[in-house]
Amino acid sequence: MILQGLELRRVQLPLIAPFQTSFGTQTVRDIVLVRAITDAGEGWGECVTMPWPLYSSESTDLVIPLISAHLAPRLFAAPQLRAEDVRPLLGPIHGHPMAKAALEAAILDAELTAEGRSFAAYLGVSRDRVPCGVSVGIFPSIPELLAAVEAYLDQGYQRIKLKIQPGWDIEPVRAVRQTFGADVPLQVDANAAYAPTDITPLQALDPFDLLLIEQPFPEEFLLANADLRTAITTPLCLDESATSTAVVADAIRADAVDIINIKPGRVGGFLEAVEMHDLCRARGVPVWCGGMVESGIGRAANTALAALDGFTLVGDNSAFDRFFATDIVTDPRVMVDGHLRVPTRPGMGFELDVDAVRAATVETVTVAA
Ligand code: NPG
Repeated sequence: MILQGLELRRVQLPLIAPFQTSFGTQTVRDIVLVRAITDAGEGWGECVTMPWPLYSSESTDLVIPLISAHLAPRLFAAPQLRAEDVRPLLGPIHGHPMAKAALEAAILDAELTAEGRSFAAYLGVSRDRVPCGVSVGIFPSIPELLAAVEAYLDQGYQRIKLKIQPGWDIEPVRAVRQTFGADVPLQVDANAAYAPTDITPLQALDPFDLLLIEQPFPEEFLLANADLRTAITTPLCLDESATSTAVVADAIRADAVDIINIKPGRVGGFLEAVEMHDLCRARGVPVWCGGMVESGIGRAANTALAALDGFTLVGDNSAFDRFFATDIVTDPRVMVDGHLRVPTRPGMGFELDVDAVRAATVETVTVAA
């Protein structure tokens, strides 16, 4: 394919309720969509940055300038472009995995759409649906948390993830266990809110038979996880720290991890996510597919990714209405019997609702080759 141009659209999608994590509260999903214009047709990708550099170093306001100045010219310089070329072409630019992932996804969408092939077929997945897990934010009170968890269980969610932080950890976990019983598949996510010296509150979670504790420590503290693993019985999962397949290989080698949360945006794209999955599978490390409050664009592709065989744990593969009243695709992921169907349409698995995208757009920048 020849990449002829990029359209970068900043869109703002209101959330049905605030989503609070240890790093901040979102009420609007503020993201950049990438439209790749090629001689073979167009494709769309979603950039999963947050409005502020608190989850990782990237933030939404820097995506359009970064792509325009530094990433797009490297892609335009290639006389012919395939999705597999994007990582090597953008490799010399340090960091910015979410911006790179959005470009790769848009180009992969254009390529697969032109070939009439679905992302699921490209990946070679054998499952046609994936189980739904849900990520439950931090609430002002335990009764409000319990009401939210009850509603998700009633809807059919098969696994609950509670966001935790110092001061909101043991009590919410105990309350959920006491109210809904020992059989509810339950895990917690700290989003790096603890210091490597905070062993005691993490040990105190052991009696609650959690599936895993996710990302207790800041991104760079890889070996602190190896120490923690010797002090707790709950399996330890990495998210923010698992920035690339190479880092995950080191974490496994250092006995610093039991489980990996794979997010295509965090690792620099779907193709890196597949490599990470393959490595973990080869090393016997279970993985699950994380979510970044994606619109229907990213949610469709995540559902196909999560159908790969190594994704043996239930992911944050929630239905669109977990976060949004309406989607920007005409075929949003809906939950049926606690599962999402793996999309089979050509491309990354969604049909864009062009009017909805237009209505949600607050800024458009076109970058020509
Ligand atoms: O279901 O899409 C979802 C959200 C899952 O909790 C979730 N994501 O830390 O894993 C996380 C968290 C997150 C969301 C992180 C948005 C960063 C941005």
